[in-house]
Amino acid sequence: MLIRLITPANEDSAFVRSLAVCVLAAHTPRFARVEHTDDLLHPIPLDRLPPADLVGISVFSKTARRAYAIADAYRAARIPVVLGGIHVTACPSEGAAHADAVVVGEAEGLWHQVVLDAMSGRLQPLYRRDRFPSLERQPFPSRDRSLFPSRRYIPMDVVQSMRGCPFQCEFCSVNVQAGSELRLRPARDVAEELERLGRFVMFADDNIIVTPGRARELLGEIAPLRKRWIGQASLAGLDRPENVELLRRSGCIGLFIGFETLSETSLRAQRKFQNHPSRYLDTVARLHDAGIAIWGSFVFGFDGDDPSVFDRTVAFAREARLTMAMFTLLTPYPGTLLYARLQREGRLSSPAWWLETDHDRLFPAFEPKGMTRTQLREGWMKAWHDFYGARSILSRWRPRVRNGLLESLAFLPLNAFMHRLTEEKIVAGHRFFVGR
Ligand code: B12
Repeated sequence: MLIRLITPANEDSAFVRSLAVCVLAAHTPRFARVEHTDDLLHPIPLDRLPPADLVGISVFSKTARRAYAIADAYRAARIPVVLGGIHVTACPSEGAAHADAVVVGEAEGLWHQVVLDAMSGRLQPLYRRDRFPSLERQPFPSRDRSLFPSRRYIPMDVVQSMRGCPFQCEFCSVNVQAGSELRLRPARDVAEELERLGRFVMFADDNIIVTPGRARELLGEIAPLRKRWIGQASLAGLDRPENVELLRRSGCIGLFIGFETLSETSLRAQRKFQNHPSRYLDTVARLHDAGIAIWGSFVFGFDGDDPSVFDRTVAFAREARLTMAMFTLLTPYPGTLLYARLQREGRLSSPAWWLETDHDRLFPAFEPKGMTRTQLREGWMKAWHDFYGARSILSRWRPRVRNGLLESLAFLPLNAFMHRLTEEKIVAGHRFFVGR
């Protein structure tokens, strides 16, 4: 039996190996053969589908439209399709219209049964369980090289040490998928998995230093392995100097941080109580001193935002000398508290934006409060343009070797790439993904 796992792509996809594929492969019964098609590397021709006896597609909201097109094509060829992932977990009945089976939530403990049922021709339309699976005693994600044969992937293995998030940020999808209770993998298992992988690693955790005790335990296990890794951390943990020191010693070279906004009022409204803009610059300085590069993430379109928000945010990102920044338009992802509120308030301009052709061009998908949709979109573009302009790039660069690996060696190539992406994709609106 040949199972084809598919990661559909869209404009926001990156050359990162999907951990979901590694997890599914590890939970597949031995009698089946697994192949993976990454639609970003090899856009799937819908009239010449790669062979399969069973297809499993991983769906994010931004790839839902493409996922459904691929699913419909396989089903028209009478090949059964199973959909899973965060988007169909939020919208199972929407997914069911394009699948023989939908898996709601995490695949551990369900996927094995799905394959057995498919084998005997008895696929159920819906698979879900009452409780989140424990992350203890799970097989390690499969790193079979044949799953990701291309050299175009960013040379980093993705690893996860925990799931769930205790914070309830209004715009975030993580609670929908993984719940608010933290589920930790034993730190020893994480270290053992890392020992089998290459030197460069990306953690998929939403917050690698979620409690001080866990940070000490996990980062302490990682330190002797001499890895170089990037990940995400919330500002709550980064306020503590001892955590930053633990990060440095464990080999952290870069962090993706959700600053989101400089407005206390917007943060409170979004329930992101762990962020304090008055401390942002101190936190950044502490991380820079530890040689850790920062990729800051900011969101535009909160109810408190007016047209002055763009320049203010870029000025901060430049003053903080962030290595990179991502500016996003507030997006109502299905299942989030934000989606429910905007719907209640009658402010969703495209309620199922993920099903629209070129949804990125329609964004923002809602009516903002402090400006028009056009002002929001134009301000967002200008923020990218200003932050990745040549003058800003040079003023942010800290080339000394002691500033860390990413900052000294990779800063200019990364920023040159982001400059091009900004001008071609964000400003000029060119589309790159050919598989639509
Ligand atoms: C790593 C990561 C990325 C990476 C890599 C993604 C990749 N190649 O897999 C990069 C940097 C590329 C990325 C990009 C983006 N990301 Co991202 N990312 C994550 C992150 C932090 C971890 C994902 C992960 O690996 N999880 C671990 C795996 C094991 O979990 P999983 O994917 O959910 O899979 C499990 C189940 O869902 C299920 N499952 C999944 N697929 C399938 C398939 C089948 C057949 C079955 C049965 C089950 C199943 O079983 C799996 C095992 O339990 C998540 C946050 C999170 N906590 O999940 C955000 C997240 C997925 N990203 C998000 C977003 C918004 C984005 C971007 C839009 C950001 C941007 N503005 O550019 C882009 C969009 C990319 C795209 N094309 O859709 C949102 C998605 C919201 C949504 N509703 O879709 C999340 C949830 C973050 C958030 N806070 O809301 N991201």
